[in-house]
Amino acid sequence: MKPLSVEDPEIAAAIHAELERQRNTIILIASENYASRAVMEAQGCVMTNKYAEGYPGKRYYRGTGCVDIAENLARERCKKLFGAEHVNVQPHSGTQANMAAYFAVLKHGDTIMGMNLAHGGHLSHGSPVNFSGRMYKIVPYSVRKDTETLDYSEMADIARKNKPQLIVVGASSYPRTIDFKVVREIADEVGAKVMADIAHIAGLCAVGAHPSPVPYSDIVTTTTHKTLRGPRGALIMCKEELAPAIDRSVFPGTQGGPFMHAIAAKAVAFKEALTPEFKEYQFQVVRNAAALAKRLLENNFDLVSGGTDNHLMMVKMINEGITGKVADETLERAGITLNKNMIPFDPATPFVTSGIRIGTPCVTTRGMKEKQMVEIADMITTVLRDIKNEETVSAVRSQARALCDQFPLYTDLTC
Ligand code: DSN
Repeated sequence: MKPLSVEDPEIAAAIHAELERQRNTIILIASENYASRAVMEAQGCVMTNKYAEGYPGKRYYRGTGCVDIAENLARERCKKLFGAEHVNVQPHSGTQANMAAYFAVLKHGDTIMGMNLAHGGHLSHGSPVNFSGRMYKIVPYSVRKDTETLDYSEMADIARKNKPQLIVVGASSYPRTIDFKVVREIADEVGAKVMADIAHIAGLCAVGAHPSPVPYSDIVTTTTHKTLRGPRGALIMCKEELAPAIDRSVFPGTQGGPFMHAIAAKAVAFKEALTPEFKEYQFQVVRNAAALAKRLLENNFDLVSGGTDNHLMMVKMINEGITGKVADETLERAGITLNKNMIPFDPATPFVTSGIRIGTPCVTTRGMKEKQMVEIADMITTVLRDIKNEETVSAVRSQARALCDQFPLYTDLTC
């Protein structure tokens, strides 16, 4: 039982370097967060050793009493958090949760209506390079060209014309509030089921910082590591009548043994999410995004849809004369980590892009508030408006480091 640093110094060094990177840079990747020490302890625990195919009380292995406690707690806490009728906490990832959900309610070749990837949707909502686009007929919906917001009347027209079996609503780069009630009405008119993928906004939905899709959806999927601030993983919520189909679809349909250590960590995260502090955190995430967006607009950047209602914003680089790729590479050298992203009607390829995506979950977990968002917006502005000047990059890197030092992270961790 040697410590990692002795058993495998190369991996220990890589992990330590990653800890330092997370501590010393400003992370604005909208889909990332910092899990708590308790979540990471559970994620790294002995439950990783246990096979537990099946569900609590009905396993295919012996010795599952302790992991049953963890899975039952995860399910009950998650149900309470979202007001869901049924929860499956076993999906390993968001895409696997979506796959299990599709398999539960669709046949090969059925029609899914999902948001266009380039307009903010996700690969697993019907991209041709993903299993979803290969197994199902996909009818995409988009944002309006003038407002760059969801066009619910166009969605209704597409639904009437194509009669999808499933409407998928949810996004990975959409900065505005989604009206789940209207989507339900559209689905009811054409006899479709609704699946909301709230991977990005789950934390916001849990506390009322974004309207919840749970009352309006047959199925809700989410990852657990974004705004929800849990371990890497996912879950599926559904109405009681779909519970047997969803559970069968996860196991044995698309997964084998559940990751019981990850499920234990999900339970811890749901406990944290039920606290008043978590609620305040989510509202601060939204206030911080609003403050950052406001400052970028004051600095004459062009934002998709003109701003944000949630935890992220999309900044267009077209008027700046640079690509998303050059912007994110240069900002990383300046100690600010975010990602290039397609913007609606983007003329560039997905690897180059004409936009960047900025999110506030990580910086808010560090304790930063509106004042620091203004500083960060100004740092981004300084770099992007002087993109070829390495002295500017270096000066901002020092500024970013100083800001990180004011909001220390994981102070008790060594690895
Ligand atoms: N990769 C995630 C994101 O960054 O939004 C979505 O799966």
